[in-house]
Amino acid sequence: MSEEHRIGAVARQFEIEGEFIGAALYGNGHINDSYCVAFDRAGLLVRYILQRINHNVFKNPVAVMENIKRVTSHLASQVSGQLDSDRRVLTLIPARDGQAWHVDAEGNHWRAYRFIENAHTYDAVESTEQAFQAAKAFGQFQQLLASLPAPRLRNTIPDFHHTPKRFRALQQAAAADVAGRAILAKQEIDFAFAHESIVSVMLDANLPERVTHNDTKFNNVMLDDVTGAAVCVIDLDTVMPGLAPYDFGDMVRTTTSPATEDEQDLSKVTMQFPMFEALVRGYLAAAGEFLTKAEKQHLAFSGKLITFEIGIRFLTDYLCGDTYFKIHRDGHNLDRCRTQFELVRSIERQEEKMDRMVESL
Ligand code: ADP
Ligand code: GN1
Ligand code: MG
Repeated sequence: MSEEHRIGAVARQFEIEGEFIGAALYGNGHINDSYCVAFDRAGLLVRYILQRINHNVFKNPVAVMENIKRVTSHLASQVSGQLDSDRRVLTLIPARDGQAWHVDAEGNHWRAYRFIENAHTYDAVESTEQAFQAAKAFGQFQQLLASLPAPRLRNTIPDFHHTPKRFRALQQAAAADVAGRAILAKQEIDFAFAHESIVSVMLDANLPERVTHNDTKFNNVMLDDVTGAAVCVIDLDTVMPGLAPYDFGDMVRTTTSPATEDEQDLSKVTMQFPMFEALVRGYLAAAGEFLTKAEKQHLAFSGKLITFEIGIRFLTDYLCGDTYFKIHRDGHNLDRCRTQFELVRSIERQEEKMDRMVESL
């Protein structure tokens, strides 16, 4: 059986009517495998997103799916009756056995979502309006989930944004040097170690726990093809208890530089102030009501911290021999790390101005 037909067979395990037409790998995620699958339903082309959960990263895929079920139903109830409500929230297609997921013969967990049509994700930001839209969508996402009924969501990856632990993992990886690459990453290791003083700042600030997305990359929000407005926040595997500024920080990391995350020409990597300003305005338009003063005070800093954190995660993975993030070329994780650290430098040069901008609102 071809890979495409194998995917078709998985798709048929879900409540999907019609004839299977085809399947293709989709998107640029670093963790899961996503496929776009197409069905013919009485002459109508209907598409779905089918995803295989990476169980090396998500050790408890059932907990991930239980979180996603609760989160998507809550969001759906919150936007119900509003314009375009069926595109504003991811909709899980149940498996034929009634579960929200399917387990294949190899033990892989799969899920299927309705395809959100006439909208796209972007790997690099193109305008301040896009930045504003993305930040407002992630702010609304937090705001809508503030009323999620108990119990607390499961921690799908423990200590996901525990920057001090990420730092210790880097120290260990550099010391062990299992892939013999530390010599090739000396400058990056030195840069990382010189930043130790920032790693605990956010956790030491006693900020309130909230339901957060935790992976607010610009390419995790879909923008409408016609209006450019944010339609839907996607990639819900890491929605769990967390700190709001970490979500804002990942927007700064992924939505202020004109370059993609793995750009090799570092002269293209820069924190564009107007993009930051648009992010702050968009985020506060939705989250301004519930954020505390202390959370607001950490918004500019969060950009530096999360960019540093993801940078050291790429570096750690490079030193460990590329076992976590998908790579598409030799040295890919080191390139990604360099891009993050260049962005940290750019943020550092503008940090005071960024703080003043947030304070002025
Ligand atoms: P990953 O965790 O691997 O990043 P995502 O859930 O972000 O996976 O999905 C990968 C890509 O697939 C997204 O960037 C987006 O372009 C597309 N995608 C995901 N869900 C949908 C959906 N329901 N409708 C349309 N496109 C989607
Ligand atoms: C991964 O799945 P994806 O590509 O949206 C990672 C994030 C990183 C991001 C860096 C579960 O996100 O934490 O910030 O790559 N997801 C996980 O691009 O580790
Ligand atoms: Mg994604």
